[in-house]
Amino acid sequence: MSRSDAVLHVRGESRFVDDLPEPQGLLHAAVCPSPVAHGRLRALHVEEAFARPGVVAVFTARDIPGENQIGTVIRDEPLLADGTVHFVGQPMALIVAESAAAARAARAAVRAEIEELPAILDPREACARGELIAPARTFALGDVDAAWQECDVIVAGRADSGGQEHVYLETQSALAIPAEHGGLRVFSATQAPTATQRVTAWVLGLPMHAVEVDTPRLGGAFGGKEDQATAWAALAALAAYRLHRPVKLVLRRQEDMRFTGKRHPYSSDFKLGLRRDGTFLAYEVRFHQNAGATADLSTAILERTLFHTTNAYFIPNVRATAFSCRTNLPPNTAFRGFGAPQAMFVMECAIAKAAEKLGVEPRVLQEKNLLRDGDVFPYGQEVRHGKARASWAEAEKAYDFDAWAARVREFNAVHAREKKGLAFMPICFGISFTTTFLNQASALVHVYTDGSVGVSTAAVEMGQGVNEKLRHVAARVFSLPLERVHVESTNTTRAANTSPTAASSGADLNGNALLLACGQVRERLLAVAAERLGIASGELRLADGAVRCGDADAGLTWEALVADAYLRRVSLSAQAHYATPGIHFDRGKEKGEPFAYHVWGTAGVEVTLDVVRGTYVIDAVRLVHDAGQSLEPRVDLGQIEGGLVQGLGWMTVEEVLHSPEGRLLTDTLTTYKVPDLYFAPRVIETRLLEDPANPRGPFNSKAIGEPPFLYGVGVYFALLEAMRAARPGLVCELVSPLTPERVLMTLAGHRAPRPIGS
Ligand code: LUZ
Ligand code: MOS
Repeated sequence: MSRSDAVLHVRGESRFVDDLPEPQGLLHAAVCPSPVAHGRLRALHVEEAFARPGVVAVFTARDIPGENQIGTVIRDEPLLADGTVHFVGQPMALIVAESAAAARAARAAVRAEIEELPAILDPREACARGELIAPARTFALGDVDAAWQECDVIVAGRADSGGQEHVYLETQSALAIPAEHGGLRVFSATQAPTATQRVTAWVLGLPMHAVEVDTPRLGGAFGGKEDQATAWAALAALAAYRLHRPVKLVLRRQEDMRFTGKRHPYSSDFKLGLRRDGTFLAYEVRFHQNAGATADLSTAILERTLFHTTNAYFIPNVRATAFSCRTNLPPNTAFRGFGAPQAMFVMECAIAKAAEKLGVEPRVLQEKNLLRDGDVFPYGQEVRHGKARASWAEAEKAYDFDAWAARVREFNAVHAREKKGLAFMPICFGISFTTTFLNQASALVHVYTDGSVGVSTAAVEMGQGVNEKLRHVAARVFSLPLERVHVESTNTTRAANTSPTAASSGADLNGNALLLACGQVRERLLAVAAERLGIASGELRLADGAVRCGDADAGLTWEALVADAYLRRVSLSAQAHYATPGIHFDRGKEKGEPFAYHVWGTAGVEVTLDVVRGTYVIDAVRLVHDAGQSLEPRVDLGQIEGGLVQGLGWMTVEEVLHSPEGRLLTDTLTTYKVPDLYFAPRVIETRLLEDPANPRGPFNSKAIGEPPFLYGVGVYFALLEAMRAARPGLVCELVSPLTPERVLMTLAGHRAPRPIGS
């Protein structure tokens, strides 16, 4: 692997928050969670817990010096329960002790008097009762009501997709250390150091300058630390502030799974109308998002669902309505794809149903309706430099869809106990935070007098390789070997007022800011070189660690130039800010140009189903992906394969289950099945679409983090095909994940129960 962290990871030398050297006097905290999904918190008796061995303090809502509030989009989320509890696992009290074991042991001594109230787990039920996080939103294009008359074929149905646990390897962690002047230094495993700083300042009633947040790196996040790392940092900070001692709070796996939100389950109704020739004419959809107990990022996620309603297809008449439904589950949150996979699943369900009715393969309808340049999305943005058709054509050429489908048919003709299925999955993902103001970043670069380079940006390294891409950017501007560039931790004193590293935009936004900062230093250095060499600076450039004039070596090395600039008292540091140009969105009209660009691609997914057992293997995924001019193809390949497998898992084996009382049943890695090496496709073939330039990405690169997740949705439809090959005419409920159990029950003609809370 080319990532600089890989060697440290393999040797176990990488320092995550829990690996930092422990400061003297360190205390440990544990959270005391609500045992019920909904209730009035009459009283919380903590005296007995306080008396337990090793316990130093127990904090409740009353001990918060500032605001008991951590909601950033909508201020509806208390840090510690006050008056009511809304979900099983909601923090009610914080126990601080000399050891983590002592803090956890004392939890049993906390006594909560709770008057239980009825809990709602189902989003449709919440919707029917008017329990919405925010008013419903509707995106519309054309005239759907009039278009139904022109349709030759109309299909309608319901599609449900389940939650997903993030399973970042590093659980939620924070270490807070009291600093001078009553401030704090907080090490937090967060995708959003600024949000963590801001919320901690609210909670403690401090100015933001009194709270420094430092994020060395994360052991994975996937969206689970975009908003939900904040609470643990604020809790550790609360204890450190009150006790004047360092405090660490690290969730154990089971706590993490119980206390934190997941991908939003969606329950949706769709109606798709087509002409006999397969042209899509009208699409109507209603999304019920299971938001959980508080807003968190649900409204932004709902918005991205609406943006991705029609996936990579053109439909002239669309009406999409979306409800964010409040239920008594932990607040669901950002997860790779951020609402888009949920939308695409429904679209593909509609296509599968229409294909069945028309008696054609779904791929015929998919290909026919792919977006072309000049088409408009329901939100008003026009398709430019679209790659839906190019990626489909490239995949068709590379992988010969007809021959592939023929091989599957031939297999099925001679096998009774096993059946294969094949499905194709075109994808389209909009790049930019849909909340326009978040599309900004900053970078700080120092060239040291020995010519080595230190870089700070707002980007958080979470295993996705953003630091490696940033090194490439700085190394390319200065024309230095990668080893000369070091990327520092992400720290609010070096990069202020930053957006989370999210929305696949970390490398774009921070890379562009870094490009600007490094460019400033380069121009200053070239001016020094020009003066020293007596040549116009416009004729000079940096190449391979030296100054060149045209193709000739100017006889001045990078190191000599840097040393000279210092002696001439020229600044070797620069700070720059980048804001994506041109994007805007009007939430009154629900129209605008919210995305800098889109990422496209096409995948084929082949599965083999064991008809007797309901088990399956994923034989192959072959895809063509639009990566722009990749900054680091090996990093992008890692993201494509990782995202793909995560998407495959969401559709198949990863099932989040709750008891009727709202308690998470799948709260360990023995009951929650995560994709492993045996699950992964036997073959993953990836091609990058050749040479699509992208001026919005640094050096024409494109965002990579989330889009490949969407290829995974294809496996659901490959499995449907295999099931229908086994039982022609089989009617399947459109419920994911399509676990082996669900497959087996469906094949046997049973109705598999819908998971509670989906
Ligand atoms: N976070 C966010 C995201 O705040 N806004 C977004 O549009 C987004 N998209 C993807 C992932 N995280
Ligand atoms: Mo995200 S789902 O934190 O990009």
